[in-house]
Amino acid sequence: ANLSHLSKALSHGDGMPYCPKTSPLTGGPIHISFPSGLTISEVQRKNPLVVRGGRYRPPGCEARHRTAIVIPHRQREHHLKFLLYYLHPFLQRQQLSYGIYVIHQAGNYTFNRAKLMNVGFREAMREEDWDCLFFHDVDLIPEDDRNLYTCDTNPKHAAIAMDKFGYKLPYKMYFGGVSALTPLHYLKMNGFPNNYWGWGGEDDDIGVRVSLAGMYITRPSLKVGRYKMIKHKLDKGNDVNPKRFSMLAKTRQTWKMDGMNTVEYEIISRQYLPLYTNITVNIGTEH
Ligand code: UDH
Repeated sequence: ANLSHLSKALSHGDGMPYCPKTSPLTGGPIHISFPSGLTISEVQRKNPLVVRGGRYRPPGCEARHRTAIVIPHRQREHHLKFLLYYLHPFLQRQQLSYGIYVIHQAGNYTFNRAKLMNVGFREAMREEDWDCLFFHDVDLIPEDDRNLYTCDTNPKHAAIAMDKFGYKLPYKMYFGGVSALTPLHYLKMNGFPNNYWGWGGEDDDIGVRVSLAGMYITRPSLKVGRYKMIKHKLDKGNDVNPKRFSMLAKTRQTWKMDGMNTVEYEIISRQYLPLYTNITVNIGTEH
């Protein structure tokens, strides 16, 4: 009787035991290089357990965490290939149940990173009851697999030590690159702003929203929150947003009126590709 009690506590649903609290598969620092000639089919071949739409569950145990990765994207296929090459095995070593969503902005109008994240949140949650969402730039490769892609009790900023900033935080309130929020955190802060078109400011707005919504930013240690950025120039269609400072000064007045409660868009296509779900979306233009 005692034994059956125990096995019930350890197992879930289809009878598999939960994965251990600490994965035995993580190995610490990862050497990152960008092999020329790497193809997406090579990445596919290296990840045989990833199924349609870029979904994965650990084979021998029931995952303790279900994480969706949301990647804002346009014209960075080259970066995406490298990110997938490193991220799939990284997440598998953490024994997570996960899915990867690439949110592709349609058309040539000015890029809007934060609005694409709002689209990603809604579209990912529509498909599955994820308990954590990682909002992830396409050009940042995590360098240590002890940087857990799970959520904390407060919003977490994961990309705290990037090579381009000398492996430290550039400033105290920085919240850019890679961040992790539960659906509850996300809704509590009314998601991300929809009206930052072009480069800059939106990540600071998001950081301010966290505290305006009564939460605070948690961080991994500098030792594990390390990322390599794939070098690139500012993209076409993503010019520096000259309004970013005046907008940021008003976040306190605007956060409740602009965000998840007002996001409007039109899905153009949803493709369940072998390594990720691609959602192409028309997010409109600045009015
Ligand atoms: N992104 C795209 N396509 C674009 C623009 C942005 O996919 O055309 C996405 C991508 O996920 C990227 C993220 O939005 O990682 C952030 O955009 P960014 O990489 O332009 O911003 P970041 O601040 O880099 O990381 C600015 C680099 C400017 C280079 C200046 C050279 N010193």
